[in-house]
Amino acid sequence: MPETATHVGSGKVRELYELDNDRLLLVASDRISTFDVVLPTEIPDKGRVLTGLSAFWFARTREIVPNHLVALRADGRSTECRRLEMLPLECVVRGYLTGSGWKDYQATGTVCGHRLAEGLRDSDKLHEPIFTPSTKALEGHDENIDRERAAELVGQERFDEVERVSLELYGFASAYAAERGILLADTKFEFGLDEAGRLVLGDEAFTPDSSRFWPADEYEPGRPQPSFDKQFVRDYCETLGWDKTPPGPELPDDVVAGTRARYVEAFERLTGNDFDAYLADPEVVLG
Ligand code: PZK
Repeated sequence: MPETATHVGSGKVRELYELDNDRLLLVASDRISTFDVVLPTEIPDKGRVLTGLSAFWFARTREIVPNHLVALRADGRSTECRRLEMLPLECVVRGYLTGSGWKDYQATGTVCGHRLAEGLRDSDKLHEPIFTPSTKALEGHDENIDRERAAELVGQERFDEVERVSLELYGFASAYAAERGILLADTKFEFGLDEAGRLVLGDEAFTPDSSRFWPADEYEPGRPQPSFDKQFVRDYCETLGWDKTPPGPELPDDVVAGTRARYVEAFERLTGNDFDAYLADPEVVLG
């Protein structure tokens, strides 16, 4: 019998299907968003790069925390996952001060209740990575919350556990990536619970859509950093005078090709695998 899959959810660039009571299928498209708008032009193989990277990290962090990966499909863009009870928390770790963390710091000197040193600049490296949870807003951006609010949402013991595990995951992956010329400025995890109430890492992990990837050789605090993957797209969009509201612009072929090459470069630097080898057999990333 051919399997049926019922569509159960959409992200901006991914789709979620139900395979059976215990398993979901997470499918990464080639869609790309910039300035929070999904563009009409796709980046060929972007979904495969992100699926392969995520699987690579799941395979290498399972001793830190178990994860939802059950199998990679031969298409390279679909992940069979264990179905979890997801926690109502976006688990963000920041090693550098940028984005909403930089905004909050400028306004209050704090990020999610962490009081930081004075005089920090945009993109400065923090003395220690910090856990900065947020909640999924019904629309628009996630809302940063302090540890007290986060502990109310999931309970103090579970909060302590996701904080400890998130910092350990970030420490492992950021050190690994930095050795390969990519700074993981920050990253977001989503955790769930299995049927026994054990903490399990879900969603995607350490992809350029869930993390900020910065080229280490261009790192220069005091200004926003170029994005490893999306900078060509952003730069092109800035030339248009586009107001950053939908619909977004079509991308020209050279911007598409340059952006695809950056995704593939990130994949190859981080995993040590040729991307063509991944396309031929996605399981190469599982080691
Ligand atoms: C789950 N999302 C967000 C991500 C979408 C929606 N293993 C899991 N078990 C239960 N639920 C989820 C997961 C995962 N991962 C994730 N919503 C539910 C989401 C991507 C695409 F459409």
